[in-house]
Amino acid sequence: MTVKPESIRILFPAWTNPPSMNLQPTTSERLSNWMERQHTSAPSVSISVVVPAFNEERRLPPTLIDIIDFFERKGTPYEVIVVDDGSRDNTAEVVRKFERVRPEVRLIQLPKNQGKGHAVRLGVLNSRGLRILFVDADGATPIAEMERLQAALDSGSDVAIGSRALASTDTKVATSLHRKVLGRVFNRCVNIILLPSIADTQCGFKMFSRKAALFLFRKQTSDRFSFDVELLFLAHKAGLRVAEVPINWTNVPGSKVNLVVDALLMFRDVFRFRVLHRGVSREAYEQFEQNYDLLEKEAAAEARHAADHP
Ligand SMILES: Nc1nc2c(ncn2[C@@H]2O[C@H](COP(=O)(O)OP(=O)(O)O)[C@@H](O)[C@H]2O)c(=O)[nH]1
Ligand SMILES: [Mg+2]
Repeated sequence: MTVKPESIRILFPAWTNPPSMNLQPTTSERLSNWMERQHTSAPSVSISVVVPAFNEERRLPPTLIDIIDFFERKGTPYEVIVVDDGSRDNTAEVVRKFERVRPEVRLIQLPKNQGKGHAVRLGVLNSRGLRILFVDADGATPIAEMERLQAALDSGSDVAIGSRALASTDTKVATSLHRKVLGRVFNRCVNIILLPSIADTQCGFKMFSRKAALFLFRKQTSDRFSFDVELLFLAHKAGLRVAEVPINWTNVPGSKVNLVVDALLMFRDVFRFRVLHRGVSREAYEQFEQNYDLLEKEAAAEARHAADHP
């Protein structure tokens, strides 16, 4: 959990004028500037990995180990933000163990379950990376696959999404037939209703430039599984460059998505997005770009508040 601003303020007066120390008159100013800097939103790591987790005490630890080992080996400055979405198991305790040994790991804990979309948004808006990747807690996609998404951003895309539907000779998708068929049917429907050009909207492995993330996630309204479709629809309307990239993916047992109930809920949302986001356009995005620095500060403050008062 991030340090609460209130707790800093309580300590602050005691530090400014301790009677036993002969402090320079500038100390108070320096300290307040320093505190302020700790709370700026300026990107301070190359990549933030956001992991939504709902009752993931079993599937999460191997995924976290893989992520940490991967970035430590590469020597890339990174952070991992796990958003515990009101788990009833020991997910939070497990993450705290990682936090104790690795300062790069941060836990945001929600007292009650609010959905994957909500958890991912909260993590993304609290992140400090130049690029932001979200991944599923079960590690269905090996973290090394982020290189493929990274390459797409390097060549100018704003958003790069993992895809299990695009054919490629050097990637493999291992899943059951019924999941594959239902996934395809859902996507075909989304193609017809909302987004013509994306073969797999639902893969839990997506990367964003910081700017694109701030634009998209602040407009996201869906807290549950339709949030991927919403983000991609927003990106399409804003004229962002979205790359769909084939990735390796293995179905990990223990999915919590109900393929019937959740799919129906998603359809209801998919119909709403067109009306909901009719005001989003390229011009809206350009305007956002002009005010980006200011908005980033504002968004970071809002996000901290949301994480501290869930
Ligand atoms: N099912 C579910 N998953 C959530 C929720 N909040 C966060 N998540 C996370 O979203 C990801 C979904 O992965 P999973 O259940 O394996 O779904 P699937 O692989 O798409 O079938 C996991 O990281 C979950 O822990 C929630 O409210 N429900
Ligand atoms: Mg899964």
